[in-house]
Amino acid sequence: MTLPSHRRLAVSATLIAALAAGVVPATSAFAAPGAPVSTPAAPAPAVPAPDMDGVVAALNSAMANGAPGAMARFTGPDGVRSRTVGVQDRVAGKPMDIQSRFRIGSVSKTFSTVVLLQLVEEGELELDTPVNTYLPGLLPDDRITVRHLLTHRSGLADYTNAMFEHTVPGFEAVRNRVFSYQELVDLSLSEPRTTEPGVSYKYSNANFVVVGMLIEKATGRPVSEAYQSRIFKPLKLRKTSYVHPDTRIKGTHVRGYLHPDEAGGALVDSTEQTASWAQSAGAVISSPADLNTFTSALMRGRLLSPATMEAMTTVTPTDATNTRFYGLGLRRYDLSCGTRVYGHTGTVQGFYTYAFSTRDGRRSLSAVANTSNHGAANTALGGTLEAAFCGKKPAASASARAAAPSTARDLTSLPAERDLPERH
Ligand code: REY
Repeated sequence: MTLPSHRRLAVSATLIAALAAGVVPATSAFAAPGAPVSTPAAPAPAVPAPDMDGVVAALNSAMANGAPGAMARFTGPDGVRSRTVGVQDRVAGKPMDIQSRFRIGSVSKTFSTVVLLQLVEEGELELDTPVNTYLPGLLPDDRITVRHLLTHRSGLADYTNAMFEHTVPGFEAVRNRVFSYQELVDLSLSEPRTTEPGVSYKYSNANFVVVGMLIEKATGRPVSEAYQSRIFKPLKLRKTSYVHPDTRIKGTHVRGYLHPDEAGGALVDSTEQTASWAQSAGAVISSPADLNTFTSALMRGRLLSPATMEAMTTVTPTDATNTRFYGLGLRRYDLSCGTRVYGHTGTVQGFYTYAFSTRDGRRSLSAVANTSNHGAANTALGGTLEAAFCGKKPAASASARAAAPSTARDLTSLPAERDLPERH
């Protein structure tokens, strides 16, 4: 029998309040009743204030590199700071709105991982057990484990490379399609596998399609219900949804604009789509405030036990820079100031997303630009991380200010997350 999904949030309201106030270290949050939790937290070390001019410079750089608009929201010890540039709707000329929803692409993988790891905690699945134990005959190799999926070490080919080899025709061919998970796995298995199980990291959406299948097998219910009852509802993420195969984004939302492969070609409005090619690998919709709430709550231990968080944040490098790593459905970026941030990036047609938090959950940043298939815009948007988490650098700040046009909207005085009503 599966435990109630929100069980961790009911552990102790007092404890959670103390945790939120920074009185109790996050790792003590779910100690057994009666266990000592009174150890006072060491005073939090001073952290750099976010360089919001630098954030705006990064957003403007995303625009200079082809995004119609961009925005970022930083939540830290001194409250919420948001910045928006450009438009969220090119036809209506509607300015980017920090309250808007958008497609978060592969940040969805972290949501799927949380659900799966809760099922592991509940004894429904084990990380080092072969996938075929739970889904008999699904994969052609009994050595592929659940952990291999979550760490992108299964060797299952990423079917999206072939699907979107020609970007716009590839997208239009699947925009309204509804795939079964099995069809997506079959697409992956029609290609050679990329590595022996466990041997090397190779990012693949197929891994998180199988994660979705495991969640549905273990719960007997659609993944949408697991997201809702285990994450969206307990964290009150009211602008976060999984509506597959509905093609629309509810409420005030950002429109996505896909760059064609042909230089100078017209942008394609890619807002409405089933995102069925991604499903549990990338079909969640969210907002900047909700993403900050999610990554921060995750890091503060509100969704998973300390032991599970340790497993999730145990990483290996994804490239040779020694600054980028992957744990379980979670990226770690080591920034220039030494700060480590955990979260995920997302790319779905028309949307680039970053959602990251420090390990203590005290600072979080989400950023989105409403374009894709334009790597320079994504790289530029990633500049928000350095600015937000590493703060103002004397040399950089002057040039960042110089680069920042005065059109950026300063939303610093807005109330904190979820205090603002939905307008549509
Ligand atoms: C799929 C193609 C990207 C996007 C992808 N996204 O795997 C997952 C993720 C969910 O990691 C598309 N690129 C674009 C192309 C390239 O079509 N030919 O940039 O919109 O977030």
